[in-house]
Formats: sequence, structure tokens, C-alpha cells
Amino acid sequence: LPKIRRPVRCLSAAVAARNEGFAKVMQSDLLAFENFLGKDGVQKDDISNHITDWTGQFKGHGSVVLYPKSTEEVSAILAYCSRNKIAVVPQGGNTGLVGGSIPVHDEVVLSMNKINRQFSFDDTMGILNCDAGFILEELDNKLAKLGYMMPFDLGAKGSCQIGGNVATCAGGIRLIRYGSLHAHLLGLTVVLPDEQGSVLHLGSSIRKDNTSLHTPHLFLGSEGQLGVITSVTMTAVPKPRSVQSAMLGVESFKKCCEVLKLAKSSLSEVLSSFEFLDADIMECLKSNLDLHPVLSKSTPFSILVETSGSNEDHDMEKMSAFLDECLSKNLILDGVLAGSSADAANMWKLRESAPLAVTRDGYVYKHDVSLPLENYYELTNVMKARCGDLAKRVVTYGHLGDGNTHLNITAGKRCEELEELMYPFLYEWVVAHGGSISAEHGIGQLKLPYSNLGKGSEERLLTKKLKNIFDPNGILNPYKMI
Ligand code: FAD
Ligand code: 2HG
Ligand code: ZN
Repeated sequence: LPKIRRPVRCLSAAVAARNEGFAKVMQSDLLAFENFLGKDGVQKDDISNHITDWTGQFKGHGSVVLYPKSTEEVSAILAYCSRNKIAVVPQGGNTGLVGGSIPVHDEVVLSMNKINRQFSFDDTMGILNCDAGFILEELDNKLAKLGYMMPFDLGAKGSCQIGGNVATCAGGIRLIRYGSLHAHLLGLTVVLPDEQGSVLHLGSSIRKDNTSLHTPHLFLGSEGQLGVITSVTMTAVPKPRSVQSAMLGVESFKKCCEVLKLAKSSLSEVLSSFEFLDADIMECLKSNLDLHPVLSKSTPFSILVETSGSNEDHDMEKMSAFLDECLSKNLILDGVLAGSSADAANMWKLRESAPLAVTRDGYVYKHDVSLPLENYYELTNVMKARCGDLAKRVVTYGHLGDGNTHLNITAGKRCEELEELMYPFLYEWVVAHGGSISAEHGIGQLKLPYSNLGKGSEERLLTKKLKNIFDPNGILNPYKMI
């Protein structure tokens, strides 16, 4: 196993040493790649977009990006790389937030950008089959014309790909309603990094099939370390005819939880989102992006509630009754119901721009963790006290309805003193309070030094055994989660 250079307390020093068992890419390899893919399938210059992540914090050192156009081409590349011990990083839209799609040393980047032709949809059963390189928003737009939508949504929808979404088991803003991707995945085509570049057709294209282990699900959250996903079969959901959004201002975190409980019981089957923003991220949105709150009063916490249903009168009635009850029970200080799609878009812009707003402070430490609700905001308070003036801001937003907080700690520039205060304290605190150190973004490079936290040794051993079965030469996305 690759060694971590030193027992790291400090985040960005967590670079695994190069595994000298891997070959370096030579001219003869480039010729072989061109032979499989044609000259336009091999990019050697101007690859900075593929070796740097969205936050700019992970800068890799690869020298070549490959663009296969089919499963067969992926198979040819993986067979060649496996036989020649060349390490490979699968890359989708490169929107991941843990450095999983970035080469650490000199791994070849295998971009899925050109595997995006095949699309079919059964509009009675709601079953989608498509190539893995389709961008999430494109799929959503195609499905909208057929009366359906993707069962999940996230701020990166304009760039992330369905293959990357499966590989990260992406969560997002509708999980409270439609469940995780585990509930929707039916089948996958996967290419293994073995010496044959084996192509596996896993699962099926029907809704119910209990004839074997649910093997496609092994690839959910596999972070490109078991195989390359080239096509996905999954369920989509009917596009709601009525969508209502409301922003609520709340005085205390305890009351936010009471509002959640009420939303679940009174909005029940139409509740589709329950998102959280604290006053510090609101202030950050204002000062860094000139985005202003939609509520007239400034409140310590804001909640964005959304309903999705099929009957506008019914849904409006439910939402109004819910807001009335929130007011009569003194749960909220202020509330605005979106009167138009433009109003709703303004509310969502606040929530979806939060990841961008924090980057404008200079440097941002992202913490995507799950916690029981009684400790959800306590973490923010603990970290505020701990980081003191070293942090420029300590802000929190997230998917409160799923117990998933996004605590972001910013600084003008990278600050090792701050890192010493944060790591490993923060992750140990999360585990000690019954949480998970990665709710939805994964482990990648960012959390590699802490990946043992919270998982028992049996589970880690089993994962390693599976990795050896799928990737006997260990060439696929090394120096990351497994
Ligand atoms: P990449 O970033 O390219 O890759 C991610 C991982 O998957 C890497 O390990 C890579 O090797 C692997 N991979 C990619 N494609 C394949 C493939 N075809 N086969 C095998 N492995 C593959 N995430 C959430 O869960 N919820 C959110 O709400 C959310 N919001 C975000 C908002 C913003 C503004 C940004 C920038 C990111 C957000 N993310 C969120 C993180 C990110 O968008 C998701 O992790 C997304 O699913 C990654 O998809 P991608 O195609 O960009 O994958
Ligand atoms: C979100 O929910 C994303 O907006 C990004 O998961 C979280 O910026 C973050 O920390
Ligand atoms: Zn999120």
C-alpha cells in the first residue's frame, strides 16, 4: 500500500509517495493510445483543467488525458495500462470536492467527456439507460420533455456527469424526498482494470430483479477505484407539475429542528427539500457575491423548504397551512413564500451559490459531515471557538433534512496553524458524536489520512479484498480512498 509521507495532522501535506511499481508513460505508450483512440483522443498539451480541481486546491502532475468514445475503447486502454502497470484516473465532470478525479503523481487521466451518445428512456416504467459521460443537467432537460426528471439535483449539475454521480454516490438537495442513488440504480456497464479490460454488464434494466447480489451497487461511491462506469441504467421520477418554495427565518437551531419535524408531518408526501443556511453564510453571500437575503428581517438561521407535487391548489394549501402553523407555534420569525418561479430561483440561488461564495475569501476548508441533529450545529460553535481569529469565517449550510452539514472554514490563504487546530480534531469529534466524516463528497485525497475513522477493520479489510478482485494490479485511481 502507498505510504502517507508522515503522520499528517495538516491537510495538504497528505500526499502519498509515488508507487514505484507503476510505469511512467513513454512515447511508445502515447503511440499505443493514439492507435486505440486516434490522434484526437490523446491530449498532451493544455491539460491544466484536468489536473486541477474546482477549488484549485488539488493540483496534479499528470501529462496526458485520454478521450475514449466507447466502452470498447475504454476496455482497450485499461487492458493496455493493466498489462503495462500504468496508473489511470477516471474523470467525469471534475466537480468532485475531495480531489478524487485529480492525478496525484503521473497517472493518466481517462476522461469520460466523449462517452455521451447512447440515451434511451421508457416513459411508462420511468427507466433511463444512458452513457456515463452525459452531464446531469442535459439528462434532466431530455427527461423534462418526456415528463420526467432525475431523482437528484446538485449545484454542479451543469458540469457533473452521471457516471461521476454514481462513482461518488452523490446526494444533493432532493435526497429527503427520493432517497439516495441506491434506491434508483438498476444496472451498470463497467470496464475492469484487469489485463483483459473485462467488460461487465451488471444488474438489469427492469425494476425488480432479486436473482443475484446487487453488484451494480458496489460501484456506488467506489470513487473510480474498482472499475470505469461507461453506462448507467436507473429510474427517473415524474416531473412535478407544481413546485413551491419558501424561505423561513428562524431564531435558534433547536427551532430549525422543530420546523423540520413539522415539515415532515404536515407537508409529508410533497416535501422535496429542506435546506439550511446560517447568518454567516448569508453575510458571505452578500459581501462576496452581492447576493442579498430574500427575508426582510435578518435571522440567525434560514431554512429553504420546497414541495413538489401534481396539484398546485393542494400543494399551496399544504404549504400555507404549514407556514401558518410555524407562525402560530412561534417556530419562525419571518417567512416568504415564492410567488413566482423567479422568486423561487432567487431563493435557490442563495443556497446554490454558497460553495462559490466561500471560495472568494481566498482559501476554504470544506467539511462535509453527517451528524445526529442534536450535534449538527454544535460542531459549528465548537469550531468557531476553536479557530478564533485565525479563521476569516466559519459558515454553515447544508442538507439539514438529511443530517448533512457543510461546515466551511475560510482564511485569506492557506494557514497551517489553522489546520493544526482543525485536524484531526474535527473528524474525531464527528466520530465521537456518532457522525460520518464524509456524508456525500467521499474520501478522495482530502480525507485519506482520516479514512479509518468510523469504519471497523473488518469493513476495511473486505473493501481491500474487493479492490484486489476488481483491480489486481492496483492501477485504478491509486493514492485515494482504498
Ligand atoms: P468527478 O469529479 O470527475 O469524479 C469524482 C470521482 O468519481 C473521482 O474519484 C473519479 O475518479 C470518479 N469517476 C468519475 N467518473 C467516473 C466513471 N465514469 N467511472 C468510474 N469512476 C468515475 N456532491 C453531492 O453529493 N451533493 C451536492 O449537493 C453537491 N453539490 C456540489 C456543488 C458544487 C458547486 C460542486 C462544485 C460540487 C458539488 N458536489 C456535490 C460534488 C460533485 O459535484 C459530485 O461529487 C459529483 O457527483 C461528481 O461528479 P463528476 O462527474 O464531476 O465526477
Ligand atoms: C452543496 O450542498 C455541496 O452545496 C457543496 O455539496 C458543499 O460547498 C460545500 O461545502
Ligand atoms: Zn451538499
